[in-house]
Amino acid sequence: MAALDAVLWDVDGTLAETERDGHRVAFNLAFASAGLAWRWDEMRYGELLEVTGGRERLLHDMATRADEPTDPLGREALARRIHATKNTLYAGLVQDGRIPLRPGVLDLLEQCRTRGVALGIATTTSRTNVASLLGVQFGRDWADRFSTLVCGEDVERKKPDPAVYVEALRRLRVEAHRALAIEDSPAGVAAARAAGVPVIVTRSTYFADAPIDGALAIGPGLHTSHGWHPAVPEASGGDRSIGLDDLMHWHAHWHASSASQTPFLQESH
Ligand code: XBP
Ligand code: MG
Repeated sequence: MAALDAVLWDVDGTLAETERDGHRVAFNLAFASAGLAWRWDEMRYGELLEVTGGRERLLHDMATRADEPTDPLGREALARRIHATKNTLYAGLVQDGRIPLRPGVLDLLEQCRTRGVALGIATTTSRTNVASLLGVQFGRDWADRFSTLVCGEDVERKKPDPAVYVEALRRLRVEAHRALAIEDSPAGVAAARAAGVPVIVTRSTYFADAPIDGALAIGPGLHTSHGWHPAVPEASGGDRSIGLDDLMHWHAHWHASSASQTPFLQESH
């Protein structure tokens, strides 16, 4: 049975609920500062999250608009400019303390650190956004907490492509089956699986009901042992948070099942 050597974290939706009150708001402020009347309400932004990568998301939406530049180079340049402004404004929102870590995240990061399980980041978001988010939480040495950090600009193709996971494993020198990913979205789960990395899901606001297949376990968040599938054994006192022992249990169980050719959990809720 393989040990668990590394936990690979997705960022947006998993470490923190960054999208609705962070990236979305910052995009709208960036549109306004560019003199554009474009606005993404919560529902529209949820639809757009099917496209990973903020600049790619914007280009996708621009293609539906009559008032966007018609030449591809002009469109690219505008998207690049708005996206850069968005990231600056996002940093401001994060600095204002608007985007805390999701409950249970800090404890699990600490458990991994004290018990010698390597920590990695595997995200499609820009490095600057990860630095903003985690700098506020951990101070200027935040990156020292992670053995590797693979972001959107480090790969040619974003999730659901497995590239960020493949690169994180390569840098960590860890085999895929000795790692475990934590994700919130179907694209993230697909990316981890395509890299051969077993994955658990903590549901986020925008993917609360999205059909997700192929995870070892799916639950509402790391802060609770309630509502997980498969069920988490609860302490005699009742509800508790998800810890490294739970991750090790799921990981070991997956190894045992893979040995007997049992497929990943098929679940669509
Ligand atoms: C989520 C994304 C990102 C963010 C915005 O990535 O798709 O595009 O929405 O960030 P993940 P950028 O869940 O893998 O962290 O504007 O920097 O792309
Ligand atoms: Mg995510």
